[in-house]
Amino acid sequence: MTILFISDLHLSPLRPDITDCFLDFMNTEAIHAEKLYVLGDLFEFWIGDDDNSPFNVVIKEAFKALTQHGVKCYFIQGNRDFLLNKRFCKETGVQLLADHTVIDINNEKVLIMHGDTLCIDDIKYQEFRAKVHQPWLQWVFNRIPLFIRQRIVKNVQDKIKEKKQHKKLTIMDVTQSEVERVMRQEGVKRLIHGHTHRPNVHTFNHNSEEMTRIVLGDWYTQGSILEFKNNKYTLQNKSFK
Ligand code: LP5
Ligand code: MN
Repeated sequence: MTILFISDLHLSPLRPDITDCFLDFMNTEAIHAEKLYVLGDLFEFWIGDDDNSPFNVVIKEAFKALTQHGVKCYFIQGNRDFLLNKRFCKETGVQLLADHTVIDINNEKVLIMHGDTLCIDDIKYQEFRAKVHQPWLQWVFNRIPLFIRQRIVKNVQDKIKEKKQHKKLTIMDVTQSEVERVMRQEGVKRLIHGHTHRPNVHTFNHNSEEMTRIVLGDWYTQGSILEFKNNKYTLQNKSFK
């Protein structure tokens, strides 16, 4: 049984090297897996399920081919593709999961998420997140013509980019007490997430129990995959061609 996890690809037409690596991953590794979990930020930004740009169609076709081949695909929204929704899933056969989802892997309960909700010291981001996750605002936003939505996103991104440069790196990492709180609340000893772009396997003790937090890597300079096979988790890299 092989289960694969990826996140933080930030796919965009501006990075054909990442796209090629991703499509190769779908055709060579993912096609032989039982399940593929995408833990958010698959796209640099997802403007809405009605954006049928040629680029988006290529990516959707890749997922459709995978699910039609029998590989189960799951998606958790990231902070860059929180507008990816039911229509994308209907078109591709991908199943949308809740922000925090507990899955069963080999009889172990494992919590999976994008990871942005763990960064609670990043107060400005959490306020921003709460705003853009309001259902009424998303409802209104989805009804604005596509080209205007693109302009709004560009404007907000430019505004935010500048602010992010002044943030401390520690603020943009997870808060350990929040990790422990959420893992305790969900009754798990293993957590898998992305977002921070700091691939690693952290083990720590909490209430005399050993806990593990696996962090997925980004796809900025190479592909990054977590594989569960033969009862073992391995973080792997995939070079760009
Ligand atoms: O992804 P990464 O690592 O670069 O940065 C994230 C956080 N940034 C974001 C922003 C998105 O990448 C880009 C969002 C464009 C949004 C378009 C809005 C469309 C409206 C939709 C309405 C339904 O997620 C970054 C974190 C970092 O992770 C690490 O955790 O720090 O957060 C920020 O930089 C956010 C700033 O701190 C807060 C900025 C407030 C700006 C307010 C603009 C008003 C927007 C109002 C929207 C209606
Ligand atoms: Mn992210």
